[in-house]
Amino acid sequence: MPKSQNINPKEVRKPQFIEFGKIPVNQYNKTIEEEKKNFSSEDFLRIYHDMVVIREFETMLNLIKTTNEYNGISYNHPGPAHLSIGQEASAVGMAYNLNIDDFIFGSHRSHGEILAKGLSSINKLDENNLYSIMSSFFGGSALKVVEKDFQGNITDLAKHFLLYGALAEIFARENGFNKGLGGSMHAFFTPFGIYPNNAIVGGSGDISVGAALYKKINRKPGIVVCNIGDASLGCGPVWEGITFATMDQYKTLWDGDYKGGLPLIFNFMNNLYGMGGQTMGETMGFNILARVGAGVNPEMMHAERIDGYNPLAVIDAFKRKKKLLGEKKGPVLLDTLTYRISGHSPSDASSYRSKDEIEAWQNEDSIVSFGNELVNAKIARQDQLEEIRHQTGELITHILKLTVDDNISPRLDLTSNPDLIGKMMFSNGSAERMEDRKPEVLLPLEENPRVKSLKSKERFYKDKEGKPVSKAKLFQLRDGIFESVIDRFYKDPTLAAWGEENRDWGGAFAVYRGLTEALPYHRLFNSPISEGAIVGTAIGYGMCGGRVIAEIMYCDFLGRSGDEVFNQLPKWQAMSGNLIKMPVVIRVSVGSKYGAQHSQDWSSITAHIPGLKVVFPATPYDAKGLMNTALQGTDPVIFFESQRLYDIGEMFHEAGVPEGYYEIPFGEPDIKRAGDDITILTIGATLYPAIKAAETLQQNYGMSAEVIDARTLVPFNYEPVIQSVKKTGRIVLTSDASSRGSFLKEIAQTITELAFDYLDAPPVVVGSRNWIIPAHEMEQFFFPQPDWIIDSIHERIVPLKGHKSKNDFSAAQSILLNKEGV
Ligand SMILES: Cc1ncc(C[n+]2csc(CCOP(=O)(O)OP(=O)(O)O)c2C)c(N)n1
Ligand SMILES: [Mg+2]
Repeated sequence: MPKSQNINPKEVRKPQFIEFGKIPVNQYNKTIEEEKKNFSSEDFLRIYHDMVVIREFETMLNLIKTTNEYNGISYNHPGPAHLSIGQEASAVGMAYNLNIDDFIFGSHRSHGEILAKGLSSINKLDENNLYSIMSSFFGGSALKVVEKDFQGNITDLAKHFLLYGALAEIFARENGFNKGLGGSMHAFFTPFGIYPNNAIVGGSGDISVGAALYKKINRKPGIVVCNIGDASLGCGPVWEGITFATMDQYKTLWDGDYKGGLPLIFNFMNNLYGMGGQTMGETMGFNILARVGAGVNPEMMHAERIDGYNPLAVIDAFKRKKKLLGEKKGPVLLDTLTYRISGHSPSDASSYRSKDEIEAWQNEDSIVSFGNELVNAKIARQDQLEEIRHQTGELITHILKLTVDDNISPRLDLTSNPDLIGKMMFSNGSAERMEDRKPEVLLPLEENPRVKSLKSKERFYKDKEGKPVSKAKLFQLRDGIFESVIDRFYKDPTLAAWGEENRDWGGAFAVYRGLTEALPYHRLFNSPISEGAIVGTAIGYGMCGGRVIAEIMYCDFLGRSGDEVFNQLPKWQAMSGNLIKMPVVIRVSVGSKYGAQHSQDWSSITAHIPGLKVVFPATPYDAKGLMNTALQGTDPVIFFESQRLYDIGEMFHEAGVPEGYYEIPFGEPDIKRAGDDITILTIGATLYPAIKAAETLQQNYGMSAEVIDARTLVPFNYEPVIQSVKKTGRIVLTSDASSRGSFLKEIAQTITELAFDYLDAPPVVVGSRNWIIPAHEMEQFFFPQPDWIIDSIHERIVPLKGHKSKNDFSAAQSILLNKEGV
């Protein structure tokens, strides 16, 4: 809601009609004779060659999957192989004019695109560059394999390297492009501008938008192509990605030469089917996919349907669209019409389509047709084409032999190093900035109004006389996060932040108040209400090399970004074989007062997912120090903030919250109150009820409680907790997450295993009820209260003399509630 743009009722209430322009459908009509001025004979043959390479590669995989044999080589590949036989012209046409700086993203069916982009890159790179890429990639291990006994030039060698790296990846070999950890549906090779393919249909739909943002925000050359299937248009991330990519603000509000559209092409490889569902006529209503662009923005996304059975039509379209992107008129939507002759997977019986249909498309086979055209136009002879096919078959056979040989191409050695993959889950880097240049800011840090006002705040909750500081004068938890964030904006030029109401409003809970004054639009902006794309774009931005903070306004909305948080953000570092880093911090505010869909603590859910670091500070000192660590790191961090605590002052760190920079290492629980008789471990805001409970225990029952604040869920160092349990022999664990299946249960179980001999009673979990969260006025019946902690100690750990429980924490009640599922 920028004030610079007034919405005038007189204007917007005027009657008018929306006019849609024309969307070109298969309008390419050049003859090959006409194209002779754009392509040399060599170019034409290269196009043919690249299509043949893809066809043969996929045919080999099909035979391996269905007969366990290709050209006399036997192999069993149990994993996936979604083949693109029939779609070669679309892939080669797409890649033909792309440079190394142009990034492609893909889907589960992207072998062809990888090979096309790889071959196109090999053609564009000089031999020195090619050799240096190959020899530096994973220490040159794949190069060594293909180089042995090789005779020919570096360009040919690179072709071997490309095919070997891709196939070794598909067959999960260590020499694969991603050490065999990506596999068929996730393979990629960034040195050639090939970015991740994605097994989740539509997964690239928002990630690629983040890559385009990375290019735009950091002035990087090149465009981004998001290659996804036609059926993915039914997926949320794709629509959210399109919405995010077409926001008006790029053209209206971003400053100076940042003004203008994203350098991005959504390229729908439209083979007219999902797995078996027909998008045209059955599962979608667009009839012609390109129509979808019409409603999105006044430019209609420059949408076009192009004939993906003709490589020249695709090359022509990409050339024209690339020019548009160069003029900052993006993004573009392309409906690249194609057909997969192969089944969805080799086990597909094609029960959903007729033989006639398949035959009709086979009769128009793009490789045969294009070859015939080359012959008719006297660009090539049939025997030359035959020779290309023959040589390709030999090459693929050679590469297959190298790949399936366990001595030449072993898998990661998990026998002698069973923790290898575990060690790859996090990059654990420490980087003040992701790039070395001056950060763009609008005013010196000292002149920032909020920075100035924070100077006069009290950084501890009591003043020198021991009196509580008034709210107006108190340095609050939100201020701690702000100080950390603004500091990083002045250090790391790549840092950008987005989410709902991040600009102008200052973030829904005023954490970002003061940032709008400090930062140009391209570093801090409001996003659409697209939680999936808020996280998805952050992933794309991070994997390209930028640092980013994305915000989810309420934890409950995390559900909307489920795929991004569960499947994408945590996985790409390891699935890339550690080539990719993911310096992405997702700020998630945990609500209260707003009932069942605005108050849930889902920290446990995120902690369950391997590959995410999960942090939940409860004090301003911890919030600032932990955010500093998150922003110095290179791993994805889910940073939880409780809305109940935003106003709170520092009550534990007696020196107050330091003005300068400091880091608090992840994974170190902090003793907030020392004690000898019982340990209370807390996550997030339950620190405060636990402290109250500890005071009551002391006063009424002479029990001295040690309160430990977990601060981080993943990673987590158990040692200080075990140390405490060794002393106290008892532990209660409490957090606002619903208790069933919560992270507290995980900690309780691990403590039981690690410290059984020291425990006088089982660890007891006091979580929230397994209910909907009621209205604020009834919240005390849902969230753990101090008396819950005391009652549970009394009933489950040690009887407290003279204590009368208000709540039923008996074993019988626990059995009953579990029986009822509540
Ligand atoms: C989110 C998700 N839902 C379902 C699937 C299972 N699935 C894999 S491919 C596919 C069809 C995808 O069709 P389209 O996007 O047109 O790509 P194509 O397979 O035609 O290349 C389906 C349903 C999946 N991988 N991910
Ligand atoms: Mg499809």
